Amino acid sequence: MFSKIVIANRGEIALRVLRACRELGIKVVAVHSEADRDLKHVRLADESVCIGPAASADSYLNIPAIISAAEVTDAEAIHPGYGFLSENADFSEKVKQSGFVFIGPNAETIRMMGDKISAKNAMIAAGIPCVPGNNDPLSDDEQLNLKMAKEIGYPVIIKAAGGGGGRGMRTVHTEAALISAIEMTKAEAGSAFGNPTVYMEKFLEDPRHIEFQVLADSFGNAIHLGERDCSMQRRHQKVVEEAPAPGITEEQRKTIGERCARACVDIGYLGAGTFEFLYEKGEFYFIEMNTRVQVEHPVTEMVTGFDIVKEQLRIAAGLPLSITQDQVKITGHAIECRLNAEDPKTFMPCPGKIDQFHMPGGPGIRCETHIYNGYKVPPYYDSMIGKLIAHGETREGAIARMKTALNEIIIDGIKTNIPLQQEIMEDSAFGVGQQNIHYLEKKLGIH
Ligand code: MV4
Repeated sequence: MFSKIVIANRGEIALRVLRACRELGIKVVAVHSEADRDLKHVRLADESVCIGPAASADSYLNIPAIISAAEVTDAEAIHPGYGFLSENADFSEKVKQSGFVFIGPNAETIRMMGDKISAKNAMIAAGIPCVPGNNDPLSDDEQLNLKMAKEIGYPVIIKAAGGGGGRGMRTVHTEAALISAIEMTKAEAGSAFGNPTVYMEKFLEDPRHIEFQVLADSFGNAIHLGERDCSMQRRHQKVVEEAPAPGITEEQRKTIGERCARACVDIGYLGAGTFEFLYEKGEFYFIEMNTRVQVEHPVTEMVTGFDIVKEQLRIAAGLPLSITQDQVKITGHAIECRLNAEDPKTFMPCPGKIDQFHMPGGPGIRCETHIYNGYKVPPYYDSMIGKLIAHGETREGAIARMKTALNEIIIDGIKTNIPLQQEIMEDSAFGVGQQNIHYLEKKLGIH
């Protein structure tokens, strides 16, 4: 195992990685911006290095500064967390070239998954069900594109190969709108991602977002830890996640999960990963693969009892997975509510000083946050300040515990989305697991 690593992130995930390191006896170097000197994990770290000004571009995205910090502290590896540089293939490559271990997949894998066309083709080759579509870059041949859309059947969706996470896509409902939609998506993708390549898919109208968690080591072992439902979202930001996904059978979990694990072996995947699917009318359709640890990983940890971050560290250190597929049992149900420093009605970010914080507790409650009394939420970064996770024997039990915890938690001094989360926990469709990707926006009156 490593003796010292750099955590190249901030907030709750940096604290989460620090805790895993403590358990494994790994020393921690916190790298932070000028605005983040008072972060909880910076105070708890064995060493800390200021890597630049508040703006992410000058600090958390500053590759030379982060690698220098690893050099001066004599660390062995770098954990990127989520967001920031976590899915940056050049970062993975430079970390390796500088003699450190990147805690995640290699640059080639990140690059393959970053290009949504090559990701989809790799998955088709590995036998993963995908959304029907052309799966190749669209040409400029208008007649060919019209013919293709007719074959797929309207509505279709035009997606940028360099996009993902909801960026660079356009839905097309009629033949008359197709050609200009392709042109516009190409132009936007060219300026946003430096890559104008687009592809075409059948547009699924009311799917759920269900994703499978996988872990793969360097000995050819790969397992899945079941799935999460992340359909409760607003503007591509997840709000509530849960595991297992309501209504998914043990047989579906086994079939899709084992295919995902096998695909990892086929493509030589290393580390933790997530296969994102759209789920409609009983069928799974792969859309993207995430090559990082995700915000919502705790719901999977709660229903499996395994520590995903510790496994990431073991795998990166060249150790085998500590879990076999037979040991994976889904027990009970877990729900995560993201806690954001924002106005619960307008969704405007609300940074500022936390005058009072009381952490909720009790059976099955887990609170992942870096906030404390007197902590100032800076205005420079994502507004998520923590996550509340409730585990219960049943879905109803998990919801009851979440309601209790949301009532108990106190965050004073700033506005938060706690009132919205309380409303969702009381929602009748959510109560019976009927949410799809459009449900929350419709409930909030966004069309
Ligand atoms: C789709 C789709 C419907 N049909 N693809 C959005 C984010 C990116 N990961 C892919 N996305 C979608 N792809 C087809 N063929 C609808 C979405 C989508 C969505 C997906 C997951 C979670 C939230 C979403 C919100 C709007 C649209």
